[in-house]
Amino acid sequence: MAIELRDKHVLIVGLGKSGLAAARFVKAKGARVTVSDTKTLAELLEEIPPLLAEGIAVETGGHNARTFENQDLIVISPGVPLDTLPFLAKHREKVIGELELAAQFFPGRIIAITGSNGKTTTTALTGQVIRNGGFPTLVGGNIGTPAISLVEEATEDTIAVLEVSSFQLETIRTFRPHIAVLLNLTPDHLDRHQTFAAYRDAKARIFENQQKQDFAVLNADDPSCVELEARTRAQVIWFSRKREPNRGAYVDQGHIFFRDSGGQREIMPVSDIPLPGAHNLENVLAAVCAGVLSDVEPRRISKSVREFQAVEHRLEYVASIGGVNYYNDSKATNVDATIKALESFPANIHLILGGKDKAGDYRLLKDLLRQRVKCVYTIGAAAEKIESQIQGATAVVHAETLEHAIRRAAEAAQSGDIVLLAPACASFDQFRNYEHRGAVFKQVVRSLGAKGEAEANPGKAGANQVHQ
Ligand code: UMA
Repeated sequence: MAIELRDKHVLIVGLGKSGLAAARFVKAKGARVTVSDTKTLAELLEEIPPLLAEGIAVETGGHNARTFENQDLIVISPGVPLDTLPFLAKHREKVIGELELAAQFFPGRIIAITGSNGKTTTTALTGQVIRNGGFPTLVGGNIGTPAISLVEEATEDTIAVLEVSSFQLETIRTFRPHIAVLLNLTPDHLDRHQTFAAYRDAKARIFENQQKQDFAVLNADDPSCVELEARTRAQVIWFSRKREPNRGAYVDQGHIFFRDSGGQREIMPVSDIPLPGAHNLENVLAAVCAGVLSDVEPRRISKSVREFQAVEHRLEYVASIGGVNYYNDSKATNVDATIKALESFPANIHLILGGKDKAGDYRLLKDLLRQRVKCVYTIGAAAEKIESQIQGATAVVHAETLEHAIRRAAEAAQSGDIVLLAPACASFDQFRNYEHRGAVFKQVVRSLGAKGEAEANPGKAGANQVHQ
């Protein structure tokens, strides 16, 4: 049951994408809305006039304890940590996140996808699978379109495919996906969650309100996912690259199959997957599960996978210049994502690492650096920490900025080499966000290409190196 918002006092904390969409939504439902943000008036100059014109009050330059008094509901943005505002605890029973707000009003079914890595690709791919299956489909959440902004377009028949983050899951109450996918779990966002256990617990909340008629799709090859089987009441469906689960998706002799009480169905050959890396095979297996559970025919699932194009900033092929292939994996914002990116290319990698540290353990990269990386180029605030932790594994150039790193890598790289941005860090020390960092990478690479000999997309030959 959705909360009644008419004439209620609602405070929205954070005026980014989520806060803006949430403010407009609750206003349209008749609430008296205030938005509060730590940014200054000058920084929010574009956003404020239209909000004021719509009758939404705006507080800038910090959150005042008094603004939190006398509110009926407080909706916080995912980037607002629950424990940074002491007075937020006092009003805890009134606090929900933007995802929970969306869940209360969304009339259709939800497929929610989480995990430490691969959720953006899997969400986009699953969205395509469901849409090609003939269902009215909306895609959003952490992928970039706030879930709350999907609500008005949706009907009871709509399936929302949502990427959900640990930040969003921390503030749910009733959020209940019909299909909840957990791709993998490795340490991430420890600067916010402090411990891996707290991070895992936030992720596990995706299952919290599921019932017997719902499905939990889990990675059988990831021990942390296997442990979380106990946290759901839903029917568990597994996916695996390595074994054949009783119910779920798996690989046998180069082909993907799905098996359940209805028997075994062949979906497609692994070699038809147009995305590099074993991790992308896992993403495809998860999307296959979501597709079959949503009654999408196998041939439509396989067509969707075959036609799928890599998500921007996710191991995205940028250009080939002088025989050197450039890949943008700006979305690799933690150590595990960088490991997966490195595992996608067998050797001769020039790797750009660094940015804002998230308490990452870069020592975990050392084996792959030794085996596959010719040189690391460090950038940003985390450079010194990275340099000391990976010492001895491979050559290191302290490059400071992304542009300098690209230029140094381009000078050093020989035909057949890979230049890879997979920084293992957040972007906020030098960029607005990871999209901005990826856009700068592509722009600088293309400017090199404009001077040199930009070549056509290597297509499958360059990108489809699936190593299992
Ligand atoms: N702010 C405050 N007080 C605080 C902290 C922040 O007022 O204590 C303000 C900031 O000044 C800023 C606003 O909050 O104006 C930003 O809010 P936000 O960080 O929640 O950002 P949004 O623009 O609303 O984007 C959020 C997600 N951001 C985060 O989780 C950090 C986006 O995920 C998501 O795409 C978007 O909602 C739509 O759902 C980004 C992300 O980095 C991609 N996610 C993390 C990840 O993928 O690793 C979880």
